[in-house]
Amino acid sequence: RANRVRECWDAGRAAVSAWLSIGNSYSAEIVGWTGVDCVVVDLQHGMTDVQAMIGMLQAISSTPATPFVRVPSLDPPLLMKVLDAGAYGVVCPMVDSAEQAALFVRATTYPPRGLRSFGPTRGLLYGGADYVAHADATLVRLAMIETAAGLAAVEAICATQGVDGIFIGPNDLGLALDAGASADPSDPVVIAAIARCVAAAKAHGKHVGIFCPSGAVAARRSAEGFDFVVPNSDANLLRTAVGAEARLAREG
Ligand code: 3PY
Ligand code: MG
Repeated sequence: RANRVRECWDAGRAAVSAWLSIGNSYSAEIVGWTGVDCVVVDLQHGMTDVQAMIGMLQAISSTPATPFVRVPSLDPPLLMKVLDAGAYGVVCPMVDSAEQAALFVRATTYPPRGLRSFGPTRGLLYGGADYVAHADATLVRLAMIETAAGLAAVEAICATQGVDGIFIGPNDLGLALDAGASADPSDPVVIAAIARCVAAAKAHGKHVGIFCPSGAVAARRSAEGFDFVVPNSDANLLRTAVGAEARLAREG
């Protein structure tokens, strides 16, 4: 099965991805039908576990969106399990060095180039009988840049073979640079850091994504050269929508 994120990139446009922190298959299914290219299940900060994630991936599989997972850490056995469960892309938080980026790639690539163990149980159902032959080239690997070490090594991380791109965590990056957490940073130091990441990705022919607080900010990021944008999470959007309607109900 084709990866819609790669199709977007091949067509020269940014992929728009949803982000799930609610651990529920029905809400995952709803989000998958909204027209997004991709849906990321967040195992790091989302209110979900691996068992709920499997139901969410099944639900996303019934929609046109491609399922991705953000893992909690650079944990090769968990990366392999998430791919076996049918994720077509993985986002790894807090990648600090080229060595870590290389381990991320090896853990998600079959031998002889990598060390991914064979057992794509649900991957075969989602991807089809030829899954194993195409998995290495089809899956998307995004290394998160959101620490001081990661920023210092961003050029080397982007140069790492097999890393498809980087994904900026603006909140953690802001904390790392002593500017506070913000999904749309205004601190010039953080703005310069983000520009450095974009330049590093472009210089190495890699993709670059970022978490955003809204569709408007995501559109601005696309115009800046980002090609994987996330216009906020399910939980934040639900809170905002319910709050806005409740205010209208009270105030008219
Ligand atoms: C961050 O902003 O730190 C993130 O990880 C975005 O999801
Ligand atoms: Mg983060």
